[in-house]
Amino acid sequence: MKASSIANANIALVKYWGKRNKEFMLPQTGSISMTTEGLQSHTTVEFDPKYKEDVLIVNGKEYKKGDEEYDDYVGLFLGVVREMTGKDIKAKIVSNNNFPTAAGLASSAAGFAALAAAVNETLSLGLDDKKLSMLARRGSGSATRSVHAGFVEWKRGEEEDGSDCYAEQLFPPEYWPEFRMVIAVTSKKDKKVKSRSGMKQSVATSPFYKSWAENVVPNHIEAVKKALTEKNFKALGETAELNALAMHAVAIATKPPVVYWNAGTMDIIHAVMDWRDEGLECYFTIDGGPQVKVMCLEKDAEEIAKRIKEFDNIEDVIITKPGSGIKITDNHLF
Ligand code: 2P0
Repeated sequence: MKASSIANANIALVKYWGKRNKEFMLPQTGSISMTTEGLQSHTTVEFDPKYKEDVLIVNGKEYKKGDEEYDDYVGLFLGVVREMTGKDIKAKIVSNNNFPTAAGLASSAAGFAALAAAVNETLSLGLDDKKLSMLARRGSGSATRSVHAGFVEWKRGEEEDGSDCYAEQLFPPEYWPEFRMVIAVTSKKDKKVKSRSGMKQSVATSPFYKSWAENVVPNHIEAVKKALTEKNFKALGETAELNALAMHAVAIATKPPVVYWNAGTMDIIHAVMDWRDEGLECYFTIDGGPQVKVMCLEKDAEEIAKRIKEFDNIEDVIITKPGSGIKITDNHLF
C-alpha cells in the first residue's frame, strides 16, 4: 500500500548548526523555527517486495545506491525504518518540491518530514507527532521541526539515545497570522557546501563554535520564546537577525570556510538595514544558502517584496507566513 504526505519547509529564527551525535542526529543546541505556508514537499512512498532495490525520484530525477542523495540521506533513513520495523522490504519514494531544492530553502526539512509522515501512515507505525518529529530527525535534523505547524522549538535534549530530542509547537499559525517572511531568492543553483558537511567542519574547526553553542544560542532561545510570547516583533526580529549573523560568523570562520552569501545576499542585508533606519520595520535571516528571508508584518510585506524585486541578482521573491504541519493526502505521485 502507498501513502502520501505534504510538509512545509521551515525557516529558523534560532539556527541549528552542528551535531553532537551523527548516528542519532542529535544537535549541539536547541533551535526555533517558523513552519512556512506553501513551500512544500509532496512525497509518496510504497514498500513492496516487487521492488528489488529502493527507488528514489526527487523532482523527476532518479537517485540510486552510490549517489550521495541516496547513500547519505534516504538510504540511511530507510535503514532506521527497517531497524524499527524489523522488515527489510524495499521502497519506492517519489518526492516533488515546489521551491528550489538544496539552495538553502530547507528542502531536506520538508522532504524528510513528509517522508516520515508517509512512512508512518503506510507502515501503520502509529507514531504521534512527537515521535514522528524524532523519526523525521533521523533523515535530516531540521525536518524535526517541519512536522509541526506555526512556531516550533526543537529541544536539544541530554540523553545519548535521543529519547528527549524532539520538536514541539510553541504557537499555532493563527497565533500570529500577520507575521511574514519575504524570501529574496538570489540563486537557484545547488549550494557548493551541503549544510551537513559544513556544520560538521564548523564543530571541528570554527574557533567561535564553543562560545556560540554554549553562550549565544541558549540566550537567543530564551529571547525568541519571550518575544513570541509577548508578540514583540522588534525583539523577535533583532534576536533572529543577530542569531543568523552569529551562525554565519561561525560558518565563515570554519576551515575550509563555509561562505553561503553572494552579491545579492549582501545587497539585501544592507537594504534591510537601510529600510529599518527609514522606519520600515523589517529584519533579515539567512540559512545554509544565499537566500535572504526578510521578516516583517503583513502591512509591509508587499512593499518589501516590491523593493527587493528592484535589485539585480534577484531570481524570485516569495512571501510566506506561519503555515501548517504535516498532512496526509490521497493524492499519490505514482
Ligand atoms: C536551520 N540549517 O536551523 C539551519 C540554519 C542550515 C542553517 O538546519 O545534516 O539540512 O540533515 O541535519 O537539517 C540545515 O541542516 O542538516 C539547517 P542535517 P539540515 O534551519
